[in-house]
Amino acid sequence: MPINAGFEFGKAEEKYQNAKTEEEELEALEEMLRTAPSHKGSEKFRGDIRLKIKKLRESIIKSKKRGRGKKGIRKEDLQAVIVGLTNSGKSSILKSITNANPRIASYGFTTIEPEIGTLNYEGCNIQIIDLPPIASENFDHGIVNNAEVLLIVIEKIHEIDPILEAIKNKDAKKIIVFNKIDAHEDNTKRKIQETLKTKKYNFVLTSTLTGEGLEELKEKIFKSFKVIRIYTRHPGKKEDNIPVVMKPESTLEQVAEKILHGYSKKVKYAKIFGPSAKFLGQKVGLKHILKDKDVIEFYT
Ligand SMILES: Nc1nc2c(ncn2[C@@H]2O[C@H](COP(=O)(O)OP(=O)(O)OP(=O)(O)O)[C@@H](O)[C@H]2O)c(=O)[nH]1
Ligand SMILES: [Mg+2]
Repeated sequence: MPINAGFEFGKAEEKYQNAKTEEEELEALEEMLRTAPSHKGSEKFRGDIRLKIKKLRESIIKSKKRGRGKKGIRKEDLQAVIVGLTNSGKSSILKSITNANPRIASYGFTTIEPEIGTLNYEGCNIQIIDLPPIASENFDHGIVNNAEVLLIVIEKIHEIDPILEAIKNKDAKKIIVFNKIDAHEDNTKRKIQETLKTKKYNFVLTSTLTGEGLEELKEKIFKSFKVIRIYTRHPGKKEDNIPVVMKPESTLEQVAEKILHGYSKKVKYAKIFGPSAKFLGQKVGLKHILKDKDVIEFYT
């Protein structure tokens, strides 16, 4: 090898040689590209790696298409979908706010199939889906059309209009996530903020490098769903930490049906501790309309 390779690079190369699947190969090549020294003499070498990555990725995409078809995604009650142009930091956002560990890289078209993560916020599990970039042949319009909430990740304001045109889901709530804000001076940042405000977008400025705006983003995602959280408990015990998530104005009967399935018919009444109760432990019937953060005890 003509270049001065470092330790990390050596490890990546070893990984490449030992790779058993195309996916492993791809991962190793990406690491090689990341750790290869960048000076004039290594340009051709890096170009070769890039070409290998490109070919490998095409091959993986092809075999996915031939194979089992799309990865099945079970839609959770609360689901937000990330869209945007390539390299805007969509996968980095997914990684920063959920438990997912997607592939992230500095060149384009890294994500080739939907990546799923779970954001836990105020006791609710919110499913977040990161998609390949809009221009990719693997971009999934179906998932976007079914989304209730879209996170539109951008690096420049002029990206917004073409993205909105491409996605065509008029009903979804949209949050503009202006990412890589760490790359801007305070002055520019203020201007970006002003422009987005004037255009009346629901927006947040983020950096997955510094963590700026990520908490605000989580809160905005949570608030964009119209839901109430109902906590159940067994008589005399502490309530469950994980709430049942329901549409506003849901009744006791609907909650019972959701968590007890066939057994809900056995429920005769409940005691309520929380915002919809006139007093702690009020006894209510199945038609009672619940409010956010109610705690209920079922009685059969
Ligand atoms: N400076 C800076 N770089 C970021 C930030 N977020 C992501 N990046 C970098 O941007 C590049 C692209 O990140 P990804 O998360 O892979 O972008 P993506 O939108 O998922 O890209 P595709 O899957 O190819 O569409 C990587 O080099 C990241 O390290 C950020 O907040 N600030
Ligand atoms: Mg990605």
